[in-house]
Amino acid sequence: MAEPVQTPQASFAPRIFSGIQPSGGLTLGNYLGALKRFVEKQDEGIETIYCMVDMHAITVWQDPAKLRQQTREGAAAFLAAGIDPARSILFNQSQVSAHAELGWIFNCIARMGWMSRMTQFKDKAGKNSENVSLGLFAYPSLMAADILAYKATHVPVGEDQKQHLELTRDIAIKFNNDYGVNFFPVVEPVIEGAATRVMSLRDGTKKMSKSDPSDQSRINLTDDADTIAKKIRKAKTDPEPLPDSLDGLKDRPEARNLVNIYAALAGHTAEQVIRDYAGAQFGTFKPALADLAVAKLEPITLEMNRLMQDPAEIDRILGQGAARAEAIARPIVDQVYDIVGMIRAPRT
Ligand code: ATP
Ligand code: LTN
Repeated sequence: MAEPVQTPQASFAPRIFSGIQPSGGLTLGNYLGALKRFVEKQDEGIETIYCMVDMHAITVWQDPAKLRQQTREGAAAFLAAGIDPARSILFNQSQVSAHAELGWIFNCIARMGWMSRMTQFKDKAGKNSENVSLGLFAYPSLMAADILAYKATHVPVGEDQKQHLELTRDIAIKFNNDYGVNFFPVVEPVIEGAATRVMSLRDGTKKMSKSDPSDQSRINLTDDADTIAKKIRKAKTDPEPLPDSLDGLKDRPEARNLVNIYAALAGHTAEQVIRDYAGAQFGTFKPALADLAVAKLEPITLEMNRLMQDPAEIDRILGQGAARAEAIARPIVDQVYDIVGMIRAPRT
């Protein structure tokens, strides 16, 4: 029998990396699109590394005290959702300098044309592109560094990050080609589940986002049960009952969004939800969704609040995670310096 063809990728051990910005409080979108998936991955027998990407957050000005608070709160959300610091590495980006160092190398690999096509930059900069930070433009190259400093092979994210992961692949391929090496893996985006793109509760065509000016547009992981129920009751919908097939939701983005949220929270497919609620009015469906959301989110919120009582313990976990992250990333970035031709002389 013929030997199976060995692709170069086969030489990279599987490793998962992902990050969340402490640019505000986490939302239901972050939970369903990212956090919940991170916890599932932790139990699949692959090394998992998760990061509060504080250096990404400052691409838009952050109040320093709030940034610290949001970083701890994000870490508390990871822990409350089920990330176990003994089984996963959990840390904040700025404590491991390898990210910034590799980010610079990648700024010299990525092309202006590639960066100019990033839709998240265009969305965030809007008409203000002359006046946003250079960091906001370079951001996806730092994201590639976050991932490749660990030679991570799989990156669980929401749908909105797909383009950034394609750029990460392009950077890895160009680095390997430019230096004639097979050093970096070409990462696989892991975009799975019923809610890879949770939409705003006010506008079914816009992503639910922690930086949206309207608090009514999102469910925050810190919202109490009443607030969650109220926001769902007031969520924009249309006057039609739920259809009996997913096809019937095609031109109904707000209804589709609520069905997807229900499915992801319940651990069902959207098809199953439609089967159960075919013909139901929102007057019936919304309270059922609110009950489900409260049942799933309340324990996480309570645990986050408990953890936030002891910020020193959160910092200790982040520090320990950083030491473990550093131990993986340092030798990789040192090898990159060797590959590109930087002298690193012994200090005497
Ligand atoms: P910002 O509003 O500051 O851009 P964000 O809410 O988009 O923040 P990020 O920190 O940029 O959140 O994203 C963290 C993770 O959550 C990423 O994997 C991202 O894809 C995922 N995510 C963010 N928003 C959503 C959403 N609405 N639906 C599904 N996944 C999401
Ligand atoms: N760009 C992402 C956050 C992020 C990330 C990462 C995600 C920064 N570095 C590395 C996965 C892997 C965002 O805005 N959601």
